[in-house]
Amino acid sequence: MRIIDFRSDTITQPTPSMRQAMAQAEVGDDVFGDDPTVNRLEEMAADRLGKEAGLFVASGTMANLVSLLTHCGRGDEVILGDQAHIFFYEQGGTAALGGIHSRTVPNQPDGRLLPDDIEAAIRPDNIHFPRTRVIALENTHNRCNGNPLDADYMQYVGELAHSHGLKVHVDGARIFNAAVALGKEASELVSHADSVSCCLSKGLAAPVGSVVCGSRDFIAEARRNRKVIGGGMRQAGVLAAAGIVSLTEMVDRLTDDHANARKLAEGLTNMDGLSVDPECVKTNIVFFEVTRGLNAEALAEQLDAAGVRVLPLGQYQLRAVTHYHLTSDDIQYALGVFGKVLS
Ligand code: TLP
Repeated sequence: MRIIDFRSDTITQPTPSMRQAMAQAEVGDDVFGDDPTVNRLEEMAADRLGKEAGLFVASGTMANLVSLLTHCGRGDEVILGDQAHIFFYEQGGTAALGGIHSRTVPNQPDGRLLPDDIEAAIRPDNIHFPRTRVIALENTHNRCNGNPLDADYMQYVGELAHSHGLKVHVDGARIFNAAVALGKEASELVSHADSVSCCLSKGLAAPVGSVVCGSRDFIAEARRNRKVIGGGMRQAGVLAAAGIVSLTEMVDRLTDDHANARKLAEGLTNMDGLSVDPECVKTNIVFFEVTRGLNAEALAEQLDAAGVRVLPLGQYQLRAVTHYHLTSDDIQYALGVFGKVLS
């Protein structure tokens, strides 16, 4: 049966040139700083994001954890959105492992945090309060339709944070999707961030890995924090080699994923029993809702049985993500399957 898998861009498999690069990678012990391929990836990512240094880590979750452990001590506070991946999907790891207190403010539908809300959440110096240390933004914002946050907004929050002596961390799991969608360099979007994580293993199709970027001092400290949570890898160049291909060959093609997501959303608007707003689809993530009959789980099961995989994310809400393995023809075919299942 033909399978169209929209569950996530994390399901992407390494490309042929990644497999070749992995097989031929020159490696060394990265905990000693000896892996030339990891070093090259870290430099390349830092360069793309306009930062002094980079750190290769196992996952997006580890990238965010290491970053916040580096910005905050125990009892310190991070201000972040109530829909943030860090808050929603990372097991409260910053609290569990770092003793970091989360102060949420509402994410707007487009993923922004309102500057007034941020400002109101910043703690004054008072013996009763935790100390606010960092503001975390997410770009693109996964749970907010994969929306990209523009450079002006990112800069505004950066300046706001710095004027209060705070740092900014950007969960840039899909920062290259944001850059491509906005027609900007990723470095422009994070020019005011003190740390940024980017994932190689989502739309960029590497099998494993994320990179945290920031100042040289920040990364030196982050390297210690990566080690203490067991993230010091050894001949990791076999993985970094694929990440280098991600950054050199896989960024520009994200426009195809965005066009496919838009096509999917437009097709779904014509389906009786679903609600979707294609105008909200700016990158590779499409949220839609079931409006009658089934709940999200039941629809996902029926679609799965017909070869189309999507993620149910609430009682009536589902998510479809486009990626490297899906063509425009796959979208057309999947829309046919949606039509059959819904009828
Ligand atoms: N997101 C995954 C799931 O966890 C929901 C997905 O399929 O979208 N930040 C953001 C914004 C993310 O979307 C994700 C993964 C992460 C961090 C964590 O990355 P990993 O899975 O590599 O730990």
